[in-house]
Amino acid sequence: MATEAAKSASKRSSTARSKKAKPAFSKETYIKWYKDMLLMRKFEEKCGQLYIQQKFGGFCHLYIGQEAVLAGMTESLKPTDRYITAYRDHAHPIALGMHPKYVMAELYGKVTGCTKGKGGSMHMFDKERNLFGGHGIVGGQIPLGAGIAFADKYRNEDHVTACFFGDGAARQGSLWETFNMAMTWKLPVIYVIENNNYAMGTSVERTSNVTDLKKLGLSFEMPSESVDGMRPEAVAEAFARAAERARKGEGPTLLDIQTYRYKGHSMSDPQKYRTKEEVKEYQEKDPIVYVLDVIKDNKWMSEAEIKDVQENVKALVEESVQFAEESPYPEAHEIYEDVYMQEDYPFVKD
Ligand SMILES: Cc1ncc(C[n+]2csc(CCOP(=O)(O)OP(=O)(O)O)c2C)c(N)n1
Ligand SMILES: [Mg+2]
Repeated sequence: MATEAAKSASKRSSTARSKKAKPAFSKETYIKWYKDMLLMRKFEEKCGQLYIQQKFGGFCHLYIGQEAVLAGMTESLKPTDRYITAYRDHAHPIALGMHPKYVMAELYGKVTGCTKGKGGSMHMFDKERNLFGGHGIVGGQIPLGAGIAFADKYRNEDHVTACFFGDGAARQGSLWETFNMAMTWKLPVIYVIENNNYAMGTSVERTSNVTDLKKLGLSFEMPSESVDGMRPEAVAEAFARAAERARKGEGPTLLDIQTYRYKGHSMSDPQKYRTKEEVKEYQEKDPIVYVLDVIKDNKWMSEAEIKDVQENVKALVEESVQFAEESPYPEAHEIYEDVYMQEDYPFVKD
């Protein structure tokens, strides 16, 4: 079983970078990618440590390894666009520009968290940056993403919705109804499979006869492509094509972004479904190491400047932990706030 998955891992391997190749994006972009991805990575490593120390409980799904997906995406979409994702969601608000201390406080269940301590790890929201969650029901955000895009189309707004979900979620029945509707109405939505090859312990090969996930869009004639998710350039280019199509009124795109999570599904995963060699194979294509290599090869930053970035990231993560530690828990009355209630519902009793 693991051998099958390992075989497929080598099939999805990223293109090796020729040392001499001219970088496809600007110096500023590569430096931003390095800073952003390093922050996501270090923040998540700290989350893993804090979880083991029982500083917070509940679920904790780490994003380590998948950072190039968000780095590439932010290059090509706008802050006014809309975003919705699953439960592996700590890095999404950070990539969109939220200070990580609000994510950390949310993990701690503190009132200063981005969901006032009521959502926890799987339910990060950010109204200001149009992040519509954080969803724990596998695939639940697929129809919701169409709904957000429908609202924008209905109001003649020029926004695009990026709807992220996993390779496992791609097998949910609601995807079929949603894709049909989204294509019929040409909704401005980008469906993004963060394809890390596993749904908990189940590899893509074990979930269906169809293992090339871009094919899921084809029966709706939805433009669909596979993308190298270990390289932010490939992700940025794919998002730019999809966003242009959506803004022109041509409707949705499906991106099968082939990425990898280095850690287990959640914090209690013995990872018997894959080999150490397979994990190593992906780590050798690590997007953060790769981007730093491009920066060094082009002499865009000195050693001192690189160290500065690393120190800043470390300080931001420490500040986030301190903020979460020192923040109060919500008060008891908060449980009745931010809850939807229909006052005239016939069965509500005093
Ligand atoms: C409707 C539903 N079914 C099952 C689960 C249990 N579950 C949680 S995560 C998960 C795997 C999903 O994998 P994938 O969509 O590939 O996302 P990844 O964890 O790889 O990011 C499952 C089956 C759930 N949360 N919701
Ligand atoms: Mg997956």
